[in-house]
Amino acid sequence: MSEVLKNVIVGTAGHIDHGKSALVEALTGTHPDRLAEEKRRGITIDLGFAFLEDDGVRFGFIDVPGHERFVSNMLAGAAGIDLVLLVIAADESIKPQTREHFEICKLLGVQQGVIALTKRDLVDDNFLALAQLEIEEYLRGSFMENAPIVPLSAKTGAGLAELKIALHHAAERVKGKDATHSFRLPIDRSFAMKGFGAVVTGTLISGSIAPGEGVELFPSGQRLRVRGVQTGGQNVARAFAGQRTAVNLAGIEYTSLKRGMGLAEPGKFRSTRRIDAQFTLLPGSHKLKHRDRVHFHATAMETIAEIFLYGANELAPGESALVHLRLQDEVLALSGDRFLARQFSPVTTIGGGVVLDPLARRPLLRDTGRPAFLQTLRDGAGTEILAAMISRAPMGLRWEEIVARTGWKASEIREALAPLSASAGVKVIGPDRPLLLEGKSFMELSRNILQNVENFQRANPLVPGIAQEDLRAKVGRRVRPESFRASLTELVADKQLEVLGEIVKRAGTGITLQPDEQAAKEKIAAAFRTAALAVPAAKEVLSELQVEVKRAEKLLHMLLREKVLVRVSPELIFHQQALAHLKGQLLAYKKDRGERISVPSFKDLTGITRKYAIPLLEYLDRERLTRRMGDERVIL
Ligand SMILES: Nc1nc2c(ncn2[C@@H]2O[C@H](COP(=O)(O)OP(=O)(O)O)[C@@H](O)[C@H]2O)c(=O)[nH]1
Ligand SMILES: [Mg+2]
Repeated sequence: MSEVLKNVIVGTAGHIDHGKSALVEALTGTHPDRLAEEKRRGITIDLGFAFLEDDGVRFGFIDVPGHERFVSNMLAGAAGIDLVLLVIAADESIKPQTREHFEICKLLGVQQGVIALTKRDLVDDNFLALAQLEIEEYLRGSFMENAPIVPLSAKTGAGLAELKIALHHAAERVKGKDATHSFRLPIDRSFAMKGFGAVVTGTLISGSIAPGEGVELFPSGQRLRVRGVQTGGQNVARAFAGQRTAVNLAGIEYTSLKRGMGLAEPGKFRSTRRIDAQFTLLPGSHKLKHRDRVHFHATAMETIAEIFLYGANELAPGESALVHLRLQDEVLALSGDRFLARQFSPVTTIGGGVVLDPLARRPLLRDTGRPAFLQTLRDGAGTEILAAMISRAPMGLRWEEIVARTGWKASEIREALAPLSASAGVKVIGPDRPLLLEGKSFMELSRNILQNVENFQRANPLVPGIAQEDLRAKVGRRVRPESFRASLTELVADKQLEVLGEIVKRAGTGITLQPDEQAAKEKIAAAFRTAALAVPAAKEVLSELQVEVKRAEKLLHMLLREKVLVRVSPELIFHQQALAHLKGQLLAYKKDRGERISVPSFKDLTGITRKYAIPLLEYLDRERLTRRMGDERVIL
């Protein structure tokens, strides 16, 4: 069972002709050069792959080209490696691409390594010892300071057994990739397989994938289905993080799949063109100026980036800074991803760094809090990072956005959130994938709502309260509907507000009518009640009252709001009792004479004129008590 083997991706690194490909062949039996041109010229141009299963470990070798012209190919494979096999020929020792590849490994954050001192058969003991000294000195202070240096010869086989032992020791210390995380596969090759269609390969950097599952292609966002999965040349039921993986995709031509694209769990992540990052300029390079452009490499992809320096005009060699990268193409990047920068001419690696915020906004001068925020992203623990993200999201931080920006698992988000929600520093709105709002913003919102209700009631003493819709508009657009609802619910639970249908009012408040107002209100209601369906015009009713017209109108509205009266058309108002009576009549009609009723029959039934009958029928249609069919109505 391949799942019980530890999967370790080993990347070769080193100068051209130092014996990387020969060594991979000597270890695995597979010569990694696959292209005809590579075979003809005897040099590695593109990435090569080979496997070795040995003593509980499955080593996936990525053999990289050493030639300086093919460093970008080297980088496409370098992203997923757990362990570097730094290949140095004993007769030449350290050369330019030994250095460049090693710098790249450092920038990519590779943690483990072994040095293969090849071509042992070409040098004497003294020469070998000198090379060894030089290498030790070169590696001092780096992550490979204590890495084993194994002299060997791919030609005679001497030292290969020792190298395997050293690889095993290093493999034990490899942390391994997280198979429980979201699926993500940067694509480093694509091709068509006869009878199967499009196939992509890559190092499965997190999660797992199985035939039948859906995936999202980045940066396009296309949804695709996985037809088959292979690791190490075998069909498997599921491939896991840390394995070299080939995925057969349905629904796409292989020609539209390219190195640098990626597959990921659908719907989780977003492509980006703007990234905030920590960037380190290598000691040997020229100083970097604000808005310099570089080749940008991350996972298997490559594009061009413009580098904005936060608060500085230039960066000195060997220094590190917070930067904003504006990318020429959309990419899938997650926080924590490593990237490399190469200058334009000559094309050499000048630095690299770590993505802090993959969904960064355009740098703005007034956004003075950004550097501090990025420092928190860089140095902070989960809870601090989440708190900082929430405080920079005045309208609330959506769960989906946390996932897209951090790549955290749901359990990680909950863990980071727990202390914040417990201390009321953060308001958690909604059950499943809640919206997170700063506690103080939520309190402000509640105050704002209360104030608006109060203001309204003060200005409109004869109105029982403000309509929810109007309140929503007063509170403003910068409040999300779910925040508004949550605050309202909480204010009701706290007995500060009452909600009556669509009306919101301060708890305990009611309209106290003056005796003359009360009498007038009753008179209005009575006028409509006694009129039944032969209702008077509202104007007439109001003009006969003791109170002046303005107050009388408010009383009428009050009755409408209380649903004692119902406005059927702009001119027609009925008492609700009359309408209830009419509904009863219609049901009786349906029972006796069938569900169809014509306008004349309706007039007969109700004894009203056509002038009233038509708006009333239209009202009944709207209320879904009747439905119009030609000239008739169907009673529902
Ligand atoms: N004598 C000797 N030659 C070697 C050894 N390893 C590789 N070579 C030769 O060195 C040349 C370059 O090897 P290759 O594996 O292509 O180097 P790469 O460019 O680092 O991949 C080839 O001709 C190999 O046969 C070794 O250990 N001893
Ligand atoms: Mg090679």
